[in-house]
Amino acid sequence: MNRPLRMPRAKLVIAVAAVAVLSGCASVNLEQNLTSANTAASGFTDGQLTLARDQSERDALRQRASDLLAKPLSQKDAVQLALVNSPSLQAIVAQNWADASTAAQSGRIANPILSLERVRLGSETESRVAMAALPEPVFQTSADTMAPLVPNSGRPYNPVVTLNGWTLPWRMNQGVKEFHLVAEPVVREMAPGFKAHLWGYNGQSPGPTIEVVEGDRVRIFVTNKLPEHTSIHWHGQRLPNGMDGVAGLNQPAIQSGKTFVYEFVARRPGTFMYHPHADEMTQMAMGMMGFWITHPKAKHPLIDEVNRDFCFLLSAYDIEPGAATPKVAEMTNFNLWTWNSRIFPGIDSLNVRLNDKVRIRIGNLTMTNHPMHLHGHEFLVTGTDGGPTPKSTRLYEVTTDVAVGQMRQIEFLADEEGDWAFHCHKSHHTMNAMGHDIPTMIGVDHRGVAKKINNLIPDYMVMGERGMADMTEMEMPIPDNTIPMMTGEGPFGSVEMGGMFSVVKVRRDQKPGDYKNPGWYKNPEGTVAYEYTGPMAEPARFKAEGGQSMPRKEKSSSDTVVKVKKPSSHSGH
Ligand SMILES: [Cu+2]
Repeated sequence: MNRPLRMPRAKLVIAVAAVAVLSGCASVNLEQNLTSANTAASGFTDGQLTLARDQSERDALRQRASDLLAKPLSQKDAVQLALVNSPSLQAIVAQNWADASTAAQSGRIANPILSLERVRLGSETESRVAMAALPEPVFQTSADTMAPLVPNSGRPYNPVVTLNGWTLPWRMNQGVKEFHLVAEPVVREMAPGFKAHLWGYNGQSPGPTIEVVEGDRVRIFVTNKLPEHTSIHWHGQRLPNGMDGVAGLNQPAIQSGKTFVYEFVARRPGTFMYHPHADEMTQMAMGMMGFWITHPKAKHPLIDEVNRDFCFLLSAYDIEPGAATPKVAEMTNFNLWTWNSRIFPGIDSLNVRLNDKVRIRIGNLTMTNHPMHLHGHEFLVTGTDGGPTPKSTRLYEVTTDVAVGQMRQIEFLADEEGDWAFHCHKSHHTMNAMGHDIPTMIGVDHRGVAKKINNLIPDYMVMGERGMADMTEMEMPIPDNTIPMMTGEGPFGSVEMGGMFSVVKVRRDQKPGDYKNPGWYKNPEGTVAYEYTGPMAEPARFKAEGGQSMPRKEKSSSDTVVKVKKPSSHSGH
């Protein structure tokens, strides 16, 4: 067995490399890859390179192997024997197939060099040796919402869509799901025209979503490419104490340049997060965090199947207009309120099909609570940090508060067509970077003052005397690398929003599984609020003063002017 295997190894390398290279192309089709490899190496494979995927195919290969062994082997026979009878070759072909589909889903091509190295090891133990090494980390350069990563190995599940994010591909290593996270400085586009210098994982902040199935044994390699030590805490998980990730308490910190391994069983299904537990204030203020979803292993009485499952993290940053790096010591006065380190209008819409059952999972790693509000539909809170909620506790709501460090899952039936706003209800959190130390000028006529100041400072603008909405229209010069505090062009004009705001787009003709933006909703004739242009009658006013059921006994003789002195500095929200 050894001799014939050794002789054609160089050719085997070429053939399998051909599979590896061909499998890098975007259309992941095993049959195509095998056909191409067979064609490219036909003089050597004789068109016999196949992958046995089920028992009957395996039996067929075994039969061919015993037929070949029944007579003295020619060199050609030996090659055929290697092609039909090598578990390691089968493993390599299968691995390349998995790599290629993973790569296609994450937008990168497979690494043929790595595949070649696996082949070069040459013996039956080759895959074990190669598999003991670190899984190749996968990086993401785009801030776009990636299509759901349909599992190609391990137990099946219904994948989530990470808003302006992605799911980390894994590899199966002898029944263990292996992931590789790389903590590193990243450049995150928070909105078109505005990039922030953050810290994150695998090219983005937040890091990729990790999706596993209840009962999965999980191994996560964490490589630290930050200038300081770090660790990862698996927020909400049941796991051995030494895997909980609190540096100093549960493990030594991961020093720069080092790789640590976390290993545990994903014991309960639900919505979780991961983040550092070492110099936590700095590292979370810099954007280090990610989502973790453990899908149920079977039908769960409290976990419904849904058509669309979205997730995102709430995070906040303090970046001076024109700057790119957050001020990490900020405690309360953040100026960028983000979903997955994106601000409106940079947050993708949540695109669904009419009558889809929709789940949205939200985790809060900011320093304050966020009342999340959905227009046009009522939802149920179906899950919290503790897992799925008992059905008896579920109330229909349109706003639910997500407190600091919490996760919430909401579910609703998207049965109203349209573009429905979905946002944090704290109005300061639907604004982008601005100075807060400004007086309220509503009702103050300071045109005269402005004229005088204009003689000295030609660019001076009066702001806020009729409210702040003008700010979306005035073309005030702003520094490079920032975006206006209220912006976003809708079909009817400026949306005057920023920060934690997006739109749930419900469409009749959105195809199942299609997540692309359908554009603006076309309202049916006669269903849009419109201007009244008829005659205006003076409204009848009440004759009696006040509205009390019991009139005041005494009345002050003159109108009282209320003077209120408020502190001028603004801290917190
Ligand atoms: Cu908020």
